[in-house]
Amino acid sequence: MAPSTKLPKDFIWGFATASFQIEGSVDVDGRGKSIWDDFLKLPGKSLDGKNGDVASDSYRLWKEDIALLASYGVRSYRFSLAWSRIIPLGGRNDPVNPKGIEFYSKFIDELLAHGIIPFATLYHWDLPQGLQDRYGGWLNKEEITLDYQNYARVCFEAFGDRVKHWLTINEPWCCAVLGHGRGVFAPGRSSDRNRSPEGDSSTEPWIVAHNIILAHAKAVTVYREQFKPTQNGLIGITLNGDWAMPYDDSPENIDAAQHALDFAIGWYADPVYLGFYPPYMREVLGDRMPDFTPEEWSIVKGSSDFYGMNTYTTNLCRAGGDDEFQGLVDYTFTRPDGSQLGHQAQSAWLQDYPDGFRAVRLSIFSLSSIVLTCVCEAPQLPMEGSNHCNYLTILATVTDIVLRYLQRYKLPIYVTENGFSVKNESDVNADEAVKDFDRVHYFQGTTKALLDAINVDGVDIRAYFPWSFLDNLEWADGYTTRFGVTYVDFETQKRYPKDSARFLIKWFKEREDPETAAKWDAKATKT
Ligand code: PNW
Repeated sequence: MAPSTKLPKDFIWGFATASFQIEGSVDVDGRGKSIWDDFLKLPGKSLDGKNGDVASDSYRLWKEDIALLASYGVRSYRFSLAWSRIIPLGGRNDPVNPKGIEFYSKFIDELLAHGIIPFATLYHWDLPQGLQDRYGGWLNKEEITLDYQNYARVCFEAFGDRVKHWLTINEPWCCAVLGHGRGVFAPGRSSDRNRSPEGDSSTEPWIVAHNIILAHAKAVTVYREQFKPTQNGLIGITLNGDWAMPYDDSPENIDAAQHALDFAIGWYADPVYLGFYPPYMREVLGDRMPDFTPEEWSIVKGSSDFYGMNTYTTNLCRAGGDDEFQGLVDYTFTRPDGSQLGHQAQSAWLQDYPDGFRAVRLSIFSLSSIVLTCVCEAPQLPMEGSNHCNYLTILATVTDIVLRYLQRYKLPIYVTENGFSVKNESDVNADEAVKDFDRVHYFQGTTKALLDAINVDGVDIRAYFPWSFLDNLEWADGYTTRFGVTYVDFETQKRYPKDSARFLIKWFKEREDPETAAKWDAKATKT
């Protein structure tokens, strides 16, 4: 029988954004500063010297933006709450700002009035500056885990009657490595004294990640104990999820791909879903790798109701190099024959390679079909890395992030980000930029991979959120890099749907399960 061409019942799709990247209005209605406010104003931190003071002006244009989303026919919207709007100074003894609560409350009501499911991220990197100044932010385990837990509680109390999908933390890898290792993201700490007056790249990233995982687990514990019984929502973390593929079929490069995954994904996913840190990380980092107490492990393990995955690209991995953040592995997009893995985006780290999204058995993996059979017949993959050989063989041959994570972590997957920055899109005007052929091409590939992962491979994927709804502040890249399916003219703040928005709207309309479509359409009281 031919596989279904429809999405499963109740499949959720929509677009994603984050507060600091779109809102602007940084000193309005009692908002406190976040660590990104001043960071981007320091010399050399922002590629174009610009900052988030206005961004896509969505704090002001929120109603129009929701109307635009509704006109796109989305079923959900993934947005983030700005901690420093809700608790301007951030801490558990600091006052809650009623205006911040009111803003997001109205925002959520408006989404629901349009029949759009709110998918809320609690933390998308905009830590209140007050907490960084007071005790070093994510470096201080005792303080930050309690303050984050308190902030989460305030949000569950204020919005949990209406928000049924929570993401605790977005991409902790970026906070740890880019914020406290390479020093290119706020708070900009690094051992490189040309970059940062203080910081220690050899210890801080591992501590920060550890504290983020614990803070996430503490928030989830509060939700499950105090709110879930009445509010009945789902809560989870969302992780970087780029695929790692061996550069060639040499055993050391097959190992390298696994090592890269351990440092990029296993670092967070193994503790949260399986209850241990990847053994290879401990091997490389020794004492620098922190550990949890048994009580902490008991709340960390199993602390996510689903697998939240942001996935953009694939890296070819070669053993060697001294980059600890990549697991002592070199990344490249250039294949051994000199060809490129995919089409290059504006972002240096991103190439278009949809096969990385689902099962693909490349010809360089001669044993692939045999091992694929093994995977099907033995769904219980070795958990502790104890069965070393088996684990590596499977990884080497099934170059499929989605299939692997279902097998290893065994939870429904919510794809919370996936997107592409078209080269030089900021150098052309709106008329040109809306013809974003490279982004359409990217989404043609990833939506096909999504459907095949669901209907051919049988992977339980429940949601898909292209990044991003709007062109916005791309962190340290400033406004030089655009990921939006909607073009934003940053002078006039006018919005122009791009061809990629049209492509995705049509694609989902044609593939939505008819019963689901009818059910959700009925929920919209406004059009
Ligand atoms: C993610 N890298 O960030 C974030 O969740 C978004 O806020 C961001 O706009 C989007 O992806 C596009 O960049 C990343 O260097 C930032 O590999 C950097 C990397 C990956 C993801």
